Amino acid sequence: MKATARAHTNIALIKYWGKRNESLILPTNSNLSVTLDGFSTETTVHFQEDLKKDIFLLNEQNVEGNALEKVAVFLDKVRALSGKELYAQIQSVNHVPTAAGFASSASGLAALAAASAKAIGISLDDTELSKLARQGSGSACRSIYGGFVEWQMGEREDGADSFAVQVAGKSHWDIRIAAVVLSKTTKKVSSREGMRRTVETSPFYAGWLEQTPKDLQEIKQAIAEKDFEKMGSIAEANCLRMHATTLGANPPFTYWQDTTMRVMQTVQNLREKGIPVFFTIDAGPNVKVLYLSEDEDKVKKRLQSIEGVEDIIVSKPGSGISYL
Ligand code: 2P0
Repeated sequence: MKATARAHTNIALIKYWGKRNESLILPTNSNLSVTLDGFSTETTVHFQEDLKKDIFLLNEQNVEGNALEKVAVFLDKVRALSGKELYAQIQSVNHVPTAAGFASSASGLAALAAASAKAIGISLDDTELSKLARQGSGSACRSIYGGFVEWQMGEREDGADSFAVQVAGKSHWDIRIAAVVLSKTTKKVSSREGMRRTVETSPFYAGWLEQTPKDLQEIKQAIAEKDFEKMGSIAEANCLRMHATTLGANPPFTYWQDTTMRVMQTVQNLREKGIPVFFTIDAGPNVKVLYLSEDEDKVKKRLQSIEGVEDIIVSKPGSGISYL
């Protein structure tokens, strides 16, 4: 009744931005990410007869409140699937510096899904595991796989056709993804609230829905052909379009800060000098920068010199779920 799994986090190149079903976590558009080798979560789930409730330890600290509630609600789904009414002790270690602005929910919920299913004795293939992880956090369904991963939105009301598939393995393309860590960050609007408000109120959201399927088709072709300029420019444009929708929301909001814009401008300046480098930004102020390994020194040096940048953490495409 005990199992340990490791999952890596991922960064979306075509964003998941909006739900068509809040409780099953079904997206309004298909999307695509790269799994990152630099950031992971290891989770051990131990179901025990004598527990009266779930216990959650994150980085060896006991967790209560909303974070415990999210884990317990997720384990209720696993208990329902297995037919076993057992509570668990969950121990998670996050190798995701929260300051890097990576949603640890992707690696966290993917590792929790894999470890809890195995511990309670239900055998799921990767597709079923992806659907289960999705119900914990949307982006977690992509972290089941390594390399380049598409979350196919599906059409069904029950979510049976909404899961991730691998588009290309991690060894397909040796690109680099640098997380640019800002020294001061504030995030007032969670991604859950941000996407909900945007779907409900932003007149720009219709444009997002119209363009994103085209971006997805084209970026899949760019990945297959290893066309870095094409991949990067589509990812950057898709990111800017997602962030544009937030400015049209009511009340309007943005995740960007002054340093966010300095990093974006630096990336664009490097590109004007002939270095193929692109950025993407999630629901927070930190920027992720895409480049090729031969440009590492130049790109890192330039990013490190920006006022307000604290650290640069470099990843390569990483692997999917593993059991320890
Ligand atoms: C993504 N984000 O594709 C997008 C881009 C943020 C911006 O997935 O509500 O933690 O748990 O399904 O997966 C962050 O949202 O949200 C996210 P829920 P999640 O990576």
